[in-house]
Amino acid sequence: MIFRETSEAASEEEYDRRRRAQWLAGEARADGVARRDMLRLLAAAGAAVTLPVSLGAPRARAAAADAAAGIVKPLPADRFTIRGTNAETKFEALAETGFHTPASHFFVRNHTATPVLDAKTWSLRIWGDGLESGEAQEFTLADLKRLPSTSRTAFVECAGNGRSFFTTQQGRPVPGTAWTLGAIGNAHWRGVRLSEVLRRAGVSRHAVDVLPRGLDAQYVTDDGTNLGRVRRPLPLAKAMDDVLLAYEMNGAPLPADHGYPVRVLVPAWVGIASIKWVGDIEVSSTPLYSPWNTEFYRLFGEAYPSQGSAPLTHQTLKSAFELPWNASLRASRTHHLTGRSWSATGAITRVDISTDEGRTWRAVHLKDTPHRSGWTRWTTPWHPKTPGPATLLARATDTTGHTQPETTAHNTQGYLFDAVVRHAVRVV
Ligand SMILES: Nc1nc2c(c(=O)[nH]1)N[C@H]1C(S)=C(S)[C@@H](COP(=O)(O)O)O[C@H]1N2
Ligand SMILES: [Mo]
Repeated sequence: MIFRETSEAASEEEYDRRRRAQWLAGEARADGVARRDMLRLLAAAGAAVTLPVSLGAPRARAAAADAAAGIVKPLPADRFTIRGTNAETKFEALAETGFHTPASHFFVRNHTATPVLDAKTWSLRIWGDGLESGEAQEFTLADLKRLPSTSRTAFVECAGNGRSFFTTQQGRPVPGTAWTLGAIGNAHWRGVRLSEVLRRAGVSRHAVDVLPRGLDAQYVTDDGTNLGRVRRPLPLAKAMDDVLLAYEMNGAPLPADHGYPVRVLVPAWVGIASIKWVGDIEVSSTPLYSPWNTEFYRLFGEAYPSQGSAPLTHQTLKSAFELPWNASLRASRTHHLTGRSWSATGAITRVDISTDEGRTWRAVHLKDTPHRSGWTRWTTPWHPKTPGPATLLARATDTTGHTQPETTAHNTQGYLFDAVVRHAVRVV
């Protein structure tokens, strides 16, 4: 079971059902969402579906996105693997970092390219019919900094982190960025609560969804479809809970690649929720759809209903060794293996490793006291005797009692891989 039955997941499903019904009644908007994607979501609503006449903005054809990485910060080869417009952190490079991931090592996931924005002219526009006055409100960076600030540790992790293992371990290719395990970083963030800003903007009791949107370029898919600016609806209940408008990362202004001057930070949720370079937030009294909660970021496949799962919320459970793939380790020596495990729904309570293909397991030493935010670092000695190929397995358990499974149920876009990863090494 990869989509945890937390009460929050259940309520997201319930909310999504309502959202669909409202859309059918012409009471929800789906600007920029393809007709076939809405039809798929509505499959479960059964019966003959009559689509509203207008399906939002036309899907323009535009030039393909810049193929260059479009990332501003240096990406040294010992720290990052470039994957198209994205940069994956090499897990072995995290061994030289502590609990928090410095920006110099933090993965970057860009749909297009990092825009370099001027904080002096930047402002955040809060608008929509979910505001009491109906009038848009502007907040400059200085305005946001005058409001009470909140700091917290949280990781940002791509929903597709671990995607490549659907192909390499489970034999079923999936499209999308072929991340190994390095599409995660854990930072200390400071900013203002989104709830604080929404209250000041005069959020009304009729508001149901908020839609933060990035100032980066419009996203054009490989087949030439322009999906518009990166944006993903957030249910108001979540927006009013623990979401931050972050302007600092690890005690410094946000770096350009991570959303300068301000990004949304939705702790524990799939990375796409944490919109970078946020320029405006629509507050809506009718439910909203975007391609990022219809076509993307739901689970489709034989293990799921035909209309897909509810939009993804929490990340899942994972473990990684701080070792290169196919690392060479000397035989007849004691190696102190290190790694990290993390969960979005609880604290890590134990991690076991196996060096004999899963026949025997032993608990590792946890270096961090279990906590709910961020990962838990661990270490364990290993004394390999015979040269030859070997496989290292690490398997975490969290406070909800969930343990990493042997396989993850397939989903067509390769999200939320949570199975134990088989890390190949060579004993020499
Ligand atoms: N505006 C904007 N926000 C965005 C994205 C983007 O391309 N544009 N990518 C999202 C995705 S898919 C992820 S996983 C995280 C990555 O955050 P990072 O680049 O700071 O690591 O940002 C999210 N926010
Ligand atoms: Mo992502």
